[in-house]
Amino acid sequence: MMKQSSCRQMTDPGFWAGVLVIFCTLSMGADVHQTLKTPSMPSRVLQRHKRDWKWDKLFVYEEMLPKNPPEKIGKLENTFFTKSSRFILSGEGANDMFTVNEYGDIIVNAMLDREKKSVYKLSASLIDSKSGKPLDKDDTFIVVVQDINDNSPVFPPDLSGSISESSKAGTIVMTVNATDADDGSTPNGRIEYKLLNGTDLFNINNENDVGVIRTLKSSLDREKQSQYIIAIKAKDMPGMENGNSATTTVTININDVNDNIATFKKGKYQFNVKEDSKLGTEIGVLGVEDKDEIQNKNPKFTIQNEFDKVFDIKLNNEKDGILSLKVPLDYETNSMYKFYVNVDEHTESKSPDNQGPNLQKKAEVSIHVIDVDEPPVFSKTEYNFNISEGPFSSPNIGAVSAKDPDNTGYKIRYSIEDANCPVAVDPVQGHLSLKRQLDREQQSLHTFKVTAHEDVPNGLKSYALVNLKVLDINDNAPELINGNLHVCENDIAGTIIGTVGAYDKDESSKRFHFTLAKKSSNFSLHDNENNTASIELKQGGFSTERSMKYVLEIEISDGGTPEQKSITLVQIKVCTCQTGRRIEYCRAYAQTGVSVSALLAILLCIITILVIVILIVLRRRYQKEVLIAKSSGEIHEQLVTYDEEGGGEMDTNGYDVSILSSACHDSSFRPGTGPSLYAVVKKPPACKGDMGMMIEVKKDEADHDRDGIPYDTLHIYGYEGSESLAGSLSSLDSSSSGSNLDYDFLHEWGPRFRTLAQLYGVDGSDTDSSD
Ligand SMILES: *[C@@H]1O[C@H](CO)[C@@H](O)[C@H](O)[C@H]1NC(C)=O
Ligand SMILES: CC(=O)N[C@H]1CO[C@H](CO)[C@@H](O)[C@@H]1O
Repeated sequence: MMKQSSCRQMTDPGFWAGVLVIFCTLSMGADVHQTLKTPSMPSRVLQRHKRDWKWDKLFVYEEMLPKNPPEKIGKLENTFFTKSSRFILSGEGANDMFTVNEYGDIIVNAMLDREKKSVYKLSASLIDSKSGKPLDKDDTFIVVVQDINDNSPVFPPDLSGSISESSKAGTIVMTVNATDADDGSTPNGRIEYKLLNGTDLFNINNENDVGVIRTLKSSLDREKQSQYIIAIKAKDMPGMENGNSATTTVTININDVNDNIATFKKGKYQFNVKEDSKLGTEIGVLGVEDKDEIQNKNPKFTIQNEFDKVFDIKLNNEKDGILSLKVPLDYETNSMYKFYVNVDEHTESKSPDNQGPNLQKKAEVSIHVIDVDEPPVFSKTEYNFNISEGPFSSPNIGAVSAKDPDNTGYKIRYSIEDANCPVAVDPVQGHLSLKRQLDREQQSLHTFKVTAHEDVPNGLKSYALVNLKVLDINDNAPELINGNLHVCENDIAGTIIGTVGAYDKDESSKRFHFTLAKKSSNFSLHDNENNTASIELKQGGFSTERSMKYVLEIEISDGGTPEQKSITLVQIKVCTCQTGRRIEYCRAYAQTGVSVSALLAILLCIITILVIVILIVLRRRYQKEVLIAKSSGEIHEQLVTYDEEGGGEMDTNGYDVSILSSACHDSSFRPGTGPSLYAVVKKPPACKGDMGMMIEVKKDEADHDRDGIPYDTLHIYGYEGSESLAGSLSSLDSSSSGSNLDYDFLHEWGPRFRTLAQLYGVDGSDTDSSD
């Protein structure tokens, strides 16, 4: 019986004897039961004789050094085994860890580690030694590595737990779960726990290899100790003296609960506060003592004797009481406040510290109000007055008044700083009066500040706002709206050509009345009595051909008091219309704006002025040239009067000179207003302005030219316009041609005048190009 023998072999180490029987039993399971029975039933071996291979499992201990001679852990047996056959092993660890000898003995050659590999699967073949032919089917078997207690329990790192203070005894704090690599189905892998300290407050229970830490008492108090560090030992082989063990420490934090009440740190608090302090101003801190953590501090303050109407207590971040102001203070009325404040707190559970005679649950608070020099105080912060617009019989509006609240009681002077304010204030009495009449239609509300200041040097000031509402009077005449009317050529009698309305700048809602100020033979007006009026045609037959002006004089009265009326002239266009009175073309009934012919005339005049200016410039240049040419030598200028060309111009039938001359200074000129008569061309009057200007320039030139000849000569040129076909006799004009003048001296003037010289000079290049 192989199994039996293997089991017997295992029992060799004396120490393990008892244990191993169990191990064999445990690890072999049901199979082993069968095998264990086999010795008492040898017949079964015979029964199984038909089976060729005989084994199930083989066992070997881990951590055993290979022995010499090597340890046999079992024997392969096969009914076909003869001397000329041999066994061959294959599978996990075959021929390396495990080998088979010529008798079929399986030998272990290496040290095994169950924690690495606990079962090896192998298969055996039986072959003929010579032919190598298999003599039987292969069969498999397993080698089980048996556990020994070669591992210690291991704790997870950083173990910690927490529990609220004053929890009941027996409350679970935390569980500890160490692990052991050894076979957990044997005591080698089972663990028991033990507390090494803290056993007065905590205990640990083994529950399925897990250590459960519980409290022993309900007296944990965070305020006394907030953290415990406890050493725990874990040992395998529970219940036995020996075994491997490990220790660790766990941290147990005690969580805070609100179990301490808040108390005052002092019995008396004293504060000072200025009387002009703003509402909400922090007056002082009522420090409280509460051993709990900040989130569990929740003191409630009560101010006694209705002083809570003046003062307020709120919590700051540190959960101390902040005393603040609820109403304005006045030193002159009350300069000292003294009251009691209670502090109380609802707690979840009660700490024993909460009792005692010395707990300060009530404190006396004294507040001294400090006098401050205060600015004047107006009887109201904002005054509202009304006044009618327009001329006033009395300028009085009303009065403001202010007082110095201090005991000093300075006199007050009033003023209005805005110089544009239409209101003046009496500096002593505070009476407000109008400086000028107001117009509601311009500004209906005047808002200004009145200053009150203490009548002492560096006296304090304060302001009050005054709203002066300007009340309406009916002082505006109504205005016509929608007065853009037209009549269509195909309109028949009775057609309503438009509806006019009215608008009034004055405030009150009005009923406007419409009438025609002058009866019209063509149109009638119908007052709709809803502030509109319809204009109706009396007869049709209007035509854009006829150049008639149709004007309606519409009178509107606003029906107010005093009544205001207006008369508006409405021009009615005559138009050709499409269906639905849509305008196609309207006859312009007044010629406003500038016509094309007038524009032409203006343009001509501008050109003329331009030509004259150019002439003057050229003339001056010519004079200079003459001076250079005849620098010495006396020159007499003569007054020459050129007569105009007269009627000779009549021969030049291409142009009407009168147009030019009249265009220059006759604004009433209109082309086509009548045939121009050549005979009319007398002495063509020059453009007075232009000639005057030229003469002025000449005079000015003569006056200021130091090189000039001391003789004043005035040439008077009749000016006929530069466009004359006859050309001009004027020497001015001749200079404009410039052809026979020598401008070569310009070259000598330097590079700046080169361009000019090229333009006017008889340059070689110039003449060449003209050829
Ligand atoms: C005023 O009366 C006329 C005629 O009764 C009417 O056509 C028009 O719609 C009215 N206008 C308003 C604004 O009520
Ligand atoms: C088209 C039309 O009937 N026009 C008349 C308007 O009134 C004037 C008199 O004011 C008549 O001369 C027009 O014939």
